[in-house]
Amino acid sequence: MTRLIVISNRVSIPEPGKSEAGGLAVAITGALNEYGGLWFGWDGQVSESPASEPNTVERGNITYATLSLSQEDYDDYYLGFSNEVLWPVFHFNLGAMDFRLSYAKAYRRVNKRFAGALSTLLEGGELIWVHDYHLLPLAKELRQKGIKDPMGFYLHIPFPSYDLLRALPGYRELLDDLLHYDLIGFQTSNDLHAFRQAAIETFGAEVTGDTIECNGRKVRTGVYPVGIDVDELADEAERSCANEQALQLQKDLGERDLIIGADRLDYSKGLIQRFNAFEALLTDFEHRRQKTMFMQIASPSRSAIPEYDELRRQLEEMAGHINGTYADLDWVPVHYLNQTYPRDALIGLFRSARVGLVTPLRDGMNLVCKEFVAAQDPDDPGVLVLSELAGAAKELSGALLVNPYDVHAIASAIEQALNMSQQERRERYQQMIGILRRNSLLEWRRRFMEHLSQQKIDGQ
Ligand code: GDG
Repeated sequence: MTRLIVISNRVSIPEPGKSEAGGLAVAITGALNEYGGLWFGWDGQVSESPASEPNTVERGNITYATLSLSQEDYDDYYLGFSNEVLWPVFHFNLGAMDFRLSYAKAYRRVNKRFAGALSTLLEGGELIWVHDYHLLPLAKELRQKGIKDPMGFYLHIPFPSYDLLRALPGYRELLDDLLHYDLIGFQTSNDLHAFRQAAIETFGAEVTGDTIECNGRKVRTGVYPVGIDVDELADEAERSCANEQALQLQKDLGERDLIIGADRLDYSKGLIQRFNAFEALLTDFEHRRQKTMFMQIASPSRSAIPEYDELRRQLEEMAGHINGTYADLDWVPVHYLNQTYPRDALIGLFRSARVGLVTPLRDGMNLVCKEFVAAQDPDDPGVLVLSELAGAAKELSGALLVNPYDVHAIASAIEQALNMSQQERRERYQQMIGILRRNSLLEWRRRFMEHLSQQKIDGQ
């Protein structure tokens, strides 16, 4: 069988006996196990003099090949261009973009270095699958090294509209970079349309069905919504009911309703507005005081970037303000936890909550809302309040959809969720769980791999 080569910015080599960190790592490992192959990327380390040869580790039929970054490349490629330029622009947040020429140069330099190191490991006749915005130019760099294998790219985050994209210096080159892949996958049809529009407006690309013809190349495009492993989540949630932590939480909650949020601490997740919405609940619906508790888990992320550190500070202040204003001797309304929780504990919290509050200002997909739904008790499920600007809103019409900037509308949706009949909650749950099963994580990778393999056949 053809070897699969996966490239992602971060690669974490699994420790024997330990479970994988996240669902996506599991999905990628699953594909690699099936095909056998190589997972290549950054090892997450910053080193004074990074080795030019990748470090390789074998686990079963998968080889993990990793490189470390110099301090300059970490600052300018990873924090700089990837996370202070591409991330904000692709998430509708031009105000947070900090474009610098040194960042753009480092981005290309690191992609070139990755391509150089990877090309020494390729044998020819493989399928190459590149993940996410850190690596837009990788195909072009690999082609320049003479690599002819089919290359697919999957964008986990949204693709910006043409008008937004134009604010990004050098956007033409980045678009042209992308057009060196044979297959490009997006989370939603909106992202695909935005990409097509940008290719048409910028290069006069021609679109026929799934194919874009442009600058002498033919690229297949498609929509592949990332999913979750519903059964694994549901089993974990079922098990969590019996664990000590969950029982203690139930005891502490008593008759109170738990509203849960869990996100990477990132400005795209709409946490400021969410805290304001919870306060609006306490003022617009005073009978909710004493009776609800809002728990927000915000796992630390990119804390070296000033905006992220500022966000952490602001949220601490807001939690302090709400608790200072409304708390009573026996009631603390907001529990703000700025740490990463073990996965099983997180799923247990989802199961215990009456409302899942997932209100990103923009999100490629958002897996938290899918995990929340899968963790519910089918007979007595909680309700999902979901931002209509998350990719997942396209699939989860059983959620209460809200504008994440409209704090009073979010408060009303929470109130509606808390008043909802069991019958309606079950119907909404059934609608969503059916879709989650259809658009599963396995299906995501199966369809992408099927289309990537066809590129090979077509290209021969
Ligand atoms: C990007 C795109 C797209 C969160 N807190 C803890 C924890 N988590 C886990 C969640 C979930 C994952 O992290 C977050 O995934 P999301 O999809 O919600 O968001 P991003 O990290 O921004 O992911 C996004 C995704 O890629 C996949 O394509 O959906 O749109 O932005 O699995 O459960 N996990 C643990 N402790 C925590 O405290 N263990």
